[in-house]
Amino acid sequence: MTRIDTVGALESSVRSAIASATISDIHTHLFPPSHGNLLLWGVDELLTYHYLVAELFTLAPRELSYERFWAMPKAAQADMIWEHVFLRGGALSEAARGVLTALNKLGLDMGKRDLAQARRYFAGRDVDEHLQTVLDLANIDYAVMTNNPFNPAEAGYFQRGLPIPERLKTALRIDPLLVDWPSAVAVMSAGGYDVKLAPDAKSFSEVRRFLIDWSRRMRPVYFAASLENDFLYPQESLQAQVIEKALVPAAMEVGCPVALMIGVRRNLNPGLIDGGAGVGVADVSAVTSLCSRFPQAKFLVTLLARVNQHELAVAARKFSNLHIFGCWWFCNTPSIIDEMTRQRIELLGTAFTAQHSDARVLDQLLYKWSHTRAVMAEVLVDKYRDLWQTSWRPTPEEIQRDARALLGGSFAAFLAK
Ligand code: FIX
Ligand code: ZN
Repeated sequence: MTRIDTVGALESSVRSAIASATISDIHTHLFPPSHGNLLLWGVDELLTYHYLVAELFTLAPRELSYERFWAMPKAAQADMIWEHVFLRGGALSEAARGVLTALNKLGLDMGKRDLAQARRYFAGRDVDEHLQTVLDLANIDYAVMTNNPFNPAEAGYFQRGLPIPERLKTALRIDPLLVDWPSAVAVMSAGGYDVKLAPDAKSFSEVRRFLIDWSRRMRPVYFAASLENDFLYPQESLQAQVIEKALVPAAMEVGCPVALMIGVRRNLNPGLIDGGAGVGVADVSAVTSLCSRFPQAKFLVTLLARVNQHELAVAARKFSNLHIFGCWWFCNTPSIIDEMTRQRIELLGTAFTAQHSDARVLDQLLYKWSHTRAVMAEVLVDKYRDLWQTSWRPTPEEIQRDARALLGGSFAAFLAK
């Protein structure tokens, strides 16, 4: 084992460990290339990311209506965002800077501000090859998708058994079960599952069968749901019964954690569609109550509000069946990644997953991870420098071990325990 004898050597060891660590991206909205247009990639998809659509409307002239924007072809939407958010707006936001980072990582000199050049590059790319190129460039061993069996298009692709690259893994996304029961019942009934709108014991057993059947088909890493900030547990509700009598028992039966992403305020501005969601403060006691109620189940949790992060990190100290992850969505900005990662290391060491990309567009992996690595490196330099003061001397191998732990290693250990 090589020794580190100076603070300078320590700092460079930390920076290189983070820069070179392999990442497991445990939550994305990517799809297999065999699932057609579900997989988004390329410069026009990067520019029309719902984060940037929202930013466009903070800048665009009032006469630009949502209806007029959504009626435009994708390239025209991208041109408008390029004009207002980048050329006139200055591209300083995380989502705008991210587009430029991603394109630069692909070898495009965005200093030329030449959108046509970027479009020509993507026009010449093969999607299967591009997927591997992006995963390699970002140094990602695998990315977990979001796979919704209640979405007919997504379900159809899975039912046809189309090829899924080794480096894309599935997550069984079941929001309708918890937030839109009537539509979930319609899909399950159409699939031959005897589920009633006013569910009885047989209905809950049939929901479990639905989840287990889809688990056999998809082989998910985890079950997942995104819940609004007003999610409460325990509560006397159909939602709580679905959690207790179907979701958690089925997840335990197939050996999957349940991932809960809590804090969204849907349709704050419906005109923005996906970009119209906001953030609200969640009740962390719902998380701790679930961990207490189901000690044999495993929960993966990320919360959307910055103000919830400290309480969630403390909760993760109390429950070994809780693993917290990511700087989700509106927390995925350098200033908040810094704060959250620092706070989590100080409370949890490396027993958490520092980030997920939430990438909706394949090429976003290149910026979401390079921006996160840059922030994490400086947080870890500070933390190892603090440790150095105690005469403890981490080795380069230990620093690499810790970096990997934060970027997928602790997640793997949580799945295995
Ligand atoms: O619920 C989710 O998986 C959220 O991450 C998405 O709905 C959201 O639109 C997103 O992509 C945020 O980054
Ligand atoms: Zn997501």
